[in-house]
Amino acid sequence: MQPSSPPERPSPGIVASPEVAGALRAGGPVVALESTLLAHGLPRPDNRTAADDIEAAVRRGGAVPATIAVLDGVPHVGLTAGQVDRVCADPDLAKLGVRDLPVALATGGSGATTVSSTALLAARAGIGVFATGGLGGVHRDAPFDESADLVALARTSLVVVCAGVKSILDVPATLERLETLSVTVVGYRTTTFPGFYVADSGSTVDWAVDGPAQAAAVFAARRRLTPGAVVVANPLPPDEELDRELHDQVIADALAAAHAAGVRGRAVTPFVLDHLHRASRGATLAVNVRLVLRNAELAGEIAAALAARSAHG
Ligand code: PSU
Ligand code: MN
Repeated sequence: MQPSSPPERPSPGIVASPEVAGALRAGGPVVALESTLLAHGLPRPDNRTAADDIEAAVRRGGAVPATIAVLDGVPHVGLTAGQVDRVCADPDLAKLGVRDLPVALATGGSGATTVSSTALLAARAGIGVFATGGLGGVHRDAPFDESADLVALARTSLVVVCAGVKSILDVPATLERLETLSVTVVGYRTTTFPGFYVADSGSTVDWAVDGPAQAAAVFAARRRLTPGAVVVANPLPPDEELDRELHDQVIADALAAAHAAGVRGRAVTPFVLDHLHRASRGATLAVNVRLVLRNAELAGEIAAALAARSAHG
């Protein structure tokens, strides 16, 4: 008799923490969190405090947090405190998109995962909801740079809660690409598409959901139809946003500095975010952390709604 052929894509050796594994086995609510925003998006040592606060926000929402990173060639879903220390402290930690994962896994490498690779590993682990700050997207003007986040979300089935896309990007062009890629985009209680640090990007979306249960219902419907993500865009309340004038000015400065320094590829986003945090004397940092906390809590609520749906068949 022929031995049965191995599955096309065997498990990539994901290690889930005991708490995350237990929650997934029980069909309980779990929210994936990325590590690039910790390692490359927020400065040390504030990133370490933020890591704990983000996990606490997921728990407030009613779910188990699962921060994801690759450590010594192993994709971890749910990190120990020591592993979070490492992600937040190591200045040489790589930034891993989907295309980088095979190399890190095969060579025993370590790195923080972006939206694209976090979404992939989360979905492979059986997690349905993911919280981040802002998605990557189409960068402004040439040379052309477009985040792998967009294509990854077209292929990966999960809910992504974010404050839109980072406002350092070309927001209308990014929304066009999300449309081309058939990624479902809904606003959370609004059709105003958020602009990350600011509540209104100037663009709108066609649909809004009225709460966590409806977001879960949209995802359940998408999952029955076709693979791919449901992006839930959750704006900051206007009284918590970054001052508009400061926003436009520091972003223009940061993009000019990146251009002048010849920064390219995956270094662009971390360079620009770092420049913003310095130029605004921490104002962008405070807003960035605040919006991630709000997204994490909402993601917890959506994960709880999703788990309740599955429990009721
Ligand atoms: N959200 C934040 N800060 C970040 C990011 C998201 O609040 O630093 C990260 C995410 O990991 C996202 C990445 O995938 O920025 C996009 O990088 P790039 O533009 O190089 O694809
Ligand atoms: Mn890029």
